[in-house]
Amino acid sequence: MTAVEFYYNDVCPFAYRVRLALAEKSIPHQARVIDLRNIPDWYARISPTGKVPLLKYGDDVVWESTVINEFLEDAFPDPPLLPREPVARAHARIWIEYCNTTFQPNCCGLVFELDASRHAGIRSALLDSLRTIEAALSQTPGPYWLGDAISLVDLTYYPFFEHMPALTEYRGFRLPEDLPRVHRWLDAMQARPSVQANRRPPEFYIEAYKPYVEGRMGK
Ligand SMILES: N[C@@H](CCC(=O)N[C@@H](CS)C(=O)NCC(=O)O)C(=O)O
Repeated sequence: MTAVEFYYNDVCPFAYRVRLALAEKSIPHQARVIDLRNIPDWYARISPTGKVPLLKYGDDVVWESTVINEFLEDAFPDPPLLPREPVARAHARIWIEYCNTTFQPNCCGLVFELDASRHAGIRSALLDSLRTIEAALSQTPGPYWLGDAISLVDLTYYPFFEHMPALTEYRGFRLPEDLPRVHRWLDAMQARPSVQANRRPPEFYIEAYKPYVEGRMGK
């Protein structure tokens, strides 16, 4: 069997997506933590971007969280984390794309943006994206994004919700109560063994984001 090595950092929401996919598929692997404040030379040599996550599959490397998760889906198809039917599969990818292009930049932007005059605009864009997500989730009875089976779409979004206590602490942003389908989805995600095995408490994220909001990380 081809050896799988996974390089990650506990704070990284993108790496968390992959941790969840590895857990959901019960893929045997070796995991190694990369210190993002002091990226080792050996890692810089194997990683084309110098970022986490990265997956080593035998002698090959795969990077970019959503691509790694699709790779895992191709290489380890059981249990499936994407629908088989082509249109449903395309729609799943559209929502993954929406996370990467809209929801995630709003979510991370609110905490990483140090210019307070921009916060109101980002907060409003984040609320708009949450309402879009509520409408998307409401298309199925759930509890997951695509219905009764968990998929890569759920794993793509979940980490940013677990990080939200940092937005509450530093930007006063709370997940609105009037998003019933989002809350039901979140409850279902928090009950997954994959999440239970990997989740971190709110204080972990509050502490981890401190250097960023204090402008000590250059991001
Ligand atoms: N688009 C990438 C984003 C990965 C990313 O930004 N990782 C951050 C940690 S959350 C990182 O490794 N930063 C280190 C650096 O930029 O030097 C993905 O989805 O994998």
